[in-house]
Amino acid sequence: MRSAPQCAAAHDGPVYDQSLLVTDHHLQNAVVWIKKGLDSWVFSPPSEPVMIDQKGCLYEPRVAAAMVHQPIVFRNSDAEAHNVHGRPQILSTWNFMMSRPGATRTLTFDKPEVGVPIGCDIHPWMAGSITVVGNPYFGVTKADGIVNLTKVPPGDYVVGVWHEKLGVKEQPVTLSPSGTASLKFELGG
Ligand SMILES: [Cu+2]
Repeated sequence: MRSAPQCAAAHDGPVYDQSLLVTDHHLQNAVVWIKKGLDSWVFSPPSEPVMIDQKGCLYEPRVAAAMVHQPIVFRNSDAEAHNVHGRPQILSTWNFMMSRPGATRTLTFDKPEVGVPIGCDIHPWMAGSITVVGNPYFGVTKADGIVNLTKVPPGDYVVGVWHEKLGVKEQPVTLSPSGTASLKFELGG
């Protein structure tokens, strides 16, 4: 970040790599979602957008998830220009500039895809991801490593987890009517 003094000036101290954040064995920024078992259901996307800010030349949040057709709003809070370059495998690639502070741009996606990398070609340390899910049952872990999926209809499911450094895992789960189920995932070593 030294190469861009205006970016560094937005931070009080050194800026550390945030690609792997673990606190007491709890993994942050892991995406959890229902991967299989909901094919016969149709869900409306939330009208509330998912916000991805560019602040201090970092993505906030670094790891985001949205439902298919849910608006994803990219915002540039910096005086620096950024471009938002998405590199999906399934969805269409995008790349646009955001030059003015306060500028926003909204994207929506019509198909799911897990862990689409996003980056800025001007500031190569800027890395993030967006996961697009076909149902409303997903979340991203905070420091406690937990995601709660609520109001899931009873049924047999496969739950997936994705992390940018530690890859993917999945587990089956059966949810009884009015029941709860908990799953524990272990990623890495
Ligand atoms: Cu940038």
